[in-house]
Amino acid sequence: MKKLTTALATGVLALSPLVAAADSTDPIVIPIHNWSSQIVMSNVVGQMFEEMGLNVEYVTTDSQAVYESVRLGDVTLELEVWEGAFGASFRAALEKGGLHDAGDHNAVTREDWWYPMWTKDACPGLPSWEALNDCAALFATAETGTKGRYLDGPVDWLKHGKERVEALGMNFEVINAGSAAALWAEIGAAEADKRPVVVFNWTPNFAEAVWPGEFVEFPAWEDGCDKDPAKGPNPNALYDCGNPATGYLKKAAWDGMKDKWPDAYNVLTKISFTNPQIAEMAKFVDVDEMEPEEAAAEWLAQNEAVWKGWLN
Ligand code: TMO
Repeated sequence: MKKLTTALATGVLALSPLVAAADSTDPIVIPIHNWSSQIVMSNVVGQMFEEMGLNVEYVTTDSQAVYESVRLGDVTLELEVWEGAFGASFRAALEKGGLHDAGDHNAVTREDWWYPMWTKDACPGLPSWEALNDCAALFATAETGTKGRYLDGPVDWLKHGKERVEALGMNFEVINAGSAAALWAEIGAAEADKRPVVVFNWTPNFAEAVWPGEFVEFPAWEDGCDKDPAKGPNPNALYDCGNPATGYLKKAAWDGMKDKWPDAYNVLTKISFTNPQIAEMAKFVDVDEMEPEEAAAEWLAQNEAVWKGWLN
């Protein structure tokens, strides 16, 4: 760890005088949430800013409320705006004003109901949601009675699983996991005897390299499916669509950032991570069990060619 940090600092020092001359010495406030790629990416970018001679402060925040905090300038930026989970909160804050879209990552994202491939052996009509529903009894547990169990993400990811089950008339009960780790534990526990299981998951993530699997295909997302009952197959309900199958991953910034930290802002607009890069950030923590700061230092050490260009 010490060696990595030293190597990193040595490699970057020569660039430091070129950047950050005009930026405030106040800390850039970077929010941390409850999934690994976001935590590691936040540390990666925070360490880049520190190498530019800037000050950084990390705050752990709710992943929906953060958009209001960025809008008000209490938090400076957000590095992972996932369309499926946070599009609605991001759009609401944009409309109120005070934050803006600081550009897309290269990554294409999807967040939705997902199953490890052995589940399909028991329910061969998958990935159709109707086939899943016909197989609901396979997913029943003592907790859910005759209904199938769907383990959704933690509540702050606001997946609207319960609303979707109701809107589509599904025979499933939605249980919210307390943490991302509980999702991985659920898949891991089912793996030994290849028990069918359906949980919330997303890509890019480490999970795709560990457990081959597929997303359930719901009625395709239409813009407004969360606001206009007419969208989606049920004319009387919201959330009767899947999440976007090719969603964006954006960066968001407080409007005041470009004046207060112009060099850091310029770097932020250039930052663009790919699916494999983000999956690897998650893997360092969820598979290799590194601490997030250590994972970030390791990622920076292995990818100098990627990020040094953003500092110039
Ligand atoms: C917000 N997330 C990537 C966990 O779906």
